[in-house]
Amino acid sequence: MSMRLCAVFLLLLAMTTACGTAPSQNAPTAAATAPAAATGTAAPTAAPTASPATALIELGDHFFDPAQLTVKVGTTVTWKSVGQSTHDLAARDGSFSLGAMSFGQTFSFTFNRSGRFPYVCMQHEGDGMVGVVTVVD
Ligand SMILES: [Cu+2]
Repeated sequence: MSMRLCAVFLLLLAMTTACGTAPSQNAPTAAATAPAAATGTAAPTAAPTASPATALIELGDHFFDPAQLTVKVGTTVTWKSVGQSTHDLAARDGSFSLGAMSFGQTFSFTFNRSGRFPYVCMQHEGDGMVGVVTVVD
């Protein structure tokens, strides 16, 4: 009795494994992901950078980041103090200057003419805390 059941079981097992290999050809699933990626090209992320002309320079401890920045005429540059020490700002040509800034403080200046505007942190100029904003038309 049990021998016969076993034989039936083995037969069923053989049939299911034989059949099981055929439907497992699921290759078309890989193709389904391709059309989704194509929609990403329509994102208009490049447009906002042209009109609102702003830029940020961080004042770290004894350095400006970025130390060299090129912007277009009319750009408002904001300096933000992010270091532990206080820092100040002084343009070499006197176009802007500011006393000590502590952590989190900001200062903004709009560059309305082209040129090269070197500036320093007067407290740390000797440590190389210098920067330059180049303004182009
Ligand atoms: Cu400084």
